[in-house]
Amino acid sequence: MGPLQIEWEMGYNQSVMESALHLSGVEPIELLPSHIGILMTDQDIFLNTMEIYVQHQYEEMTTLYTLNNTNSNGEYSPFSSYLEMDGTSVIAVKLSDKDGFESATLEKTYKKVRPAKAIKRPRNIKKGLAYSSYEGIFDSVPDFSSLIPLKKGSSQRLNLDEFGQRLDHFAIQYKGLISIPKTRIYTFHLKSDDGSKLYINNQLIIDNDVSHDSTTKTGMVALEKGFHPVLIDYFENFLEEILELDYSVPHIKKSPAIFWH
Ligand SMILES: [Ca+2]
Ligand SMILES: [Ca+2]
Repeated sequence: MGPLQIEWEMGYNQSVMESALHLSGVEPIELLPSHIGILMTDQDIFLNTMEIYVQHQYEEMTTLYTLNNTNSNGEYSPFSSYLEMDGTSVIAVKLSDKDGFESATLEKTYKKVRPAKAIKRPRNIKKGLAYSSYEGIFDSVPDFSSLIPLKKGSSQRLNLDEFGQRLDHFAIQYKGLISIPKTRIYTFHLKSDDGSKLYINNQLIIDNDVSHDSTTKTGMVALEKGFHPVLIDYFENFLEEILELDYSVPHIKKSPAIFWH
C-alpha cells in the first residue's frame, strides 16, 4: 500500500462564470499516532487517596501506563481496572496492539491538596450576597476598585432580573460567603453571558472572562466544611445577559450554591 494522499481540486462550478480559477494538486497525508479516544479520570486534585480510571473504545488494544516518569523511554506496565494514588502523581498512558503499534502518550498530573480552611461563622449573617452594580461599556471584567457603584444592595441569589430586563452595558460585583456542607473537592460551574470570574478565599477558581455569549466554565477546589469568602465579578456587554453558579461533587447532581453575607 502506498502512502495516503489527498487529491484536491477547486474552482467555479457555475455556467455563468468563466473558468478563470481552477487549481488542483496532490498532498501526502502523514499519519501520526494520536491519543484521541483515551479518557482519564477528569478530577485532577484529591484529598487523601484517589482512584484513577482509564477508558477507551478500542477493544483490541491494551492499555499501558507509567508513573512519575515523563521520559518516554520509561517502563510501561499493563493497566488493570484502576490505580489508587495516595500522593501527587504523574500518570502517562498509551495503547498498544498485538503487533506493537502504539498510540501517542496521554499524560496527566493528579495533585494531592489540602482543603482551604473555613472561616468562623460571622454573627448576624443573612442569606444571599451583597452586590455593587456599575454602568459602562465593558468588554472584560473591570477593575471594580477604580469604579463608583451606581447601586448597592443584597440579593438572595444571582439574579440579573433585579437590574431590569435586557439591560446592556453594565457590571456587577457580588461579595459574600459560600457555605460548604462537607470537606471535600467541589467542582464549580460558572455560566455567563458575557464574562465572569469566581474567586473563593481570594483565589481565582474560574476565569470565564471577556465578551462572549452563554458559556460555562468549571473549576475544582478543595474546601473545608464551613464558610468561605466568595467574590463573583460579572459584566454584560450587549444582547443576552446570564449569570449562574452551581457546584457539584461526583455522583450528586448539580445544586445552586448557598450564599450568605
Ligand atoms: Ca443585554
Ligand atoms: Ca451579552
